[in-house]
Amino acid sequence: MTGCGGSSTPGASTDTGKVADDGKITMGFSQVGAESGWRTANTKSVQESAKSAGVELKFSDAQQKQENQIKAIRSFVQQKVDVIAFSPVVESGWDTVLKEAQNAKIPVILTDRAVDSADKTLYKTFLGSDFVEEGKKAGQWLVEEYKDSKDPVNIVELQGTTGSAPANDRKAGFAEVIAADPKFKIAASQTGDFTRAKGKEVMEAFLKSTPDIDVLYAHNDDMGLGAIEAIEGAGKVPGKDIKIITVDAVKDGMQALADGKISYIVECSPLLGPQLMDLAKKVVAGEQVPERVVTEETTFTQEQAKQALPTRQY
Ligand code: GZL
Repeated sequence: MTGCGGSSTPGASTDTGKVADDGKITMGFSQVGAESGWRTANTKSVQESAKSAGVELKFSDAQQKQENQIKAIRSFVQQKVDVIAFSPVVESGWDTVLKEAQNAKIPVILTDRAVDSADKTLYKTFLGSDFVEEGKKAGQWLVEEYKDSKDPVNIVELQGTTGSAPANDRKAGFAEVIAADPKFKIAASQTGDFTRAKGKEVMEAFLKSTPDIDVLYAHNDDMGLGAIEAIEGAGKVPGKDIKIITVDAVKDGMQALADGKISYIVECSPLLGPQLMDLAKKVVAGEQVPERVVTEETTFTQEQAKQALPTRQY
């Protein structure tokens, strides 16, 4: 029996030729790792949403290694799951394994991060934030913050994982906005791999090599929190001697913002689970889904962080 539009009726087939036996679908999910507070919240959202959606979840943690994600995707194909979802740790190098999933008629959903494959048929949809927009929001706050200043503004940047979509795009969006005024200079820019430990280590090096740092732009809260330890260790006051802009808005970052150690946070929501499960069911049932689903998110000043903290989910 081959369905063409398919339905979630038990026993129905879908256009991928899969039989959703009792309407329950099996998802293979390859997660980047457990590198940050954001990732922990994202994993929780995916796992809890699978449970409440009645989706059988096969979950794999790649420990931030692309080869582990490729292995996991191959294993999901061998297990003949109904759908594969993953957050690609880096943008490039996915075409071969995604072709294998396509040949096995297993639909793929990108969640959180994007791939740079030219062949858009390799995945059904990409659910996640607009990272360029996030970088622009960070830059716009800085331009506003220094609108009356004529002096040079020396910026150091802690980039996310090298080659990842959030690192590439948050860097590009930020640079595009601050290019409007030559007083803004990125004096040093290096990856902190989205972790606190690396963020602290690289900030310590910046403090030694770069005189007169005015601003730190960190691509996530965790690197910003690590940098705060380095800044305080150097006898400087974070949020005052060095203004700090970060991205994510996880609880620890929001607390540092409320305490005035971080100056501004651009939110990047990790709560993608419910939308992912909804998209997965539609894809398995052979229904049309949008090529791109952009997550809703905002920004936080110190005051707004104080308001939001008591009810913050993550
Ligand atoms: C963004 C996500 C990034 C977060 C980091 O969607 O991929 O990875 O900003 C996380 O905290 O490590």
